[in-house]
Amino acid sequence: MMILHGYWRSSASYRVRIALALKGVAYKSRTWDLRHNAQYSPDLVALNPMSSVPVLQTDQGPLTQSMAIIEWLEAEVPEPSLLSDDPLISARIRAAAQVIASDVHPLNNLAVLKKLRGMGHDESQLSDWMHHWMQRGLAAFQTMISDKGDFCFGDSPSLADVCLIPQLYNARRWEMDFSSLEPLVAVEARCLTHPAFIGALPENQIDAIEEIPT
Ligand SMILES: N[C@@H](CCC(=O)N[C@@H](CS)C(=O)NCC(=O)O)C(=O)O
Repeated sequence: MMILHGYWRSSASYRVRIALALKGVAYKSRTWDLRHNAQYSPDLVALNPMSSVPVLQTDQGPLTQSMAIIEWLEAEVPEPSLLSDDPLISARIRAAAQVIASDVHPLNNLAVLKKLRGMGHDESQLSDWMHHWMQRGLAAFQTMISDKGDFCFGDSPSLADVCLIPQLYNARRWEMDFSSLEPLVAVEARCLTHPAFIGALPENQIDAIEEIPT
C-alpha cells in the first residue's frame, strides 16, 4: 500500500489527502512533526531533497511536489476526474489551482516564515505578510472560478477545490479577514460536507489527534 508522508497542518499534504480520498485510493500515513524540524531528518531528505512534505511513496519509488503527485494520480486513476473533458476548462482549473500552489503557498510556508523571523521581523509583520499574499491570491482565485455549481468548476470537486480548501484552512489559522471572500466561503461550506474533504481535515489526522490537547 502507498505511504503518504505528511503533517496534519501541512496544506500541501492536505491537498494530496483530499485527492487520494476523492479517487478512493487507500494509503497509510507517516507523519513528520514540522514544528520540531522533522522535515530535516535524513530519512525524509532521502525521500525529498527539498526537506518538505508531502511525499507519496509508491511501489515505483517516492513522488514529491503535491501538484505533481495529484497529476500522477489523475493519470493513474482517471475517475472521478479532477479536471474536465474540455481542455480549455482544464487549463482554467489548473490556472486557479496554481494561483494557490505557485503564487500564494510558496510565500507562506514554514521555511519562509523562519527566514523572515531570522531577519528580525516580528509576529505582527509576519501576520501582515501572510494576510497580504493570501488576500491577493484568493481575491484573484475568486474571479477565476465558475459561478455555476456547488464547487469551483461545476457540480463535482476539481483540482481547484483540492487547493482552495487547505489554503482557506491556513488563512483561518492566521485569522485573515474573509469579508470580501463570500463566494469562496460558500464553496468551502459545500466541500466540507463531502466525505473526502471531511476525512482529509487536519483535525482528523492521527498526528493532530496526538497533538491537540483533549
Ligand atoms: N511545492 C511543495 C511545497 C511543500 C511544502 O512547502 N510543504 C510544507 C508544508 S505545507 C513543508 O513541508 N514545509 C517545511 C518547511 O518549510 O520547513 C508541494 O506542493 O509539495
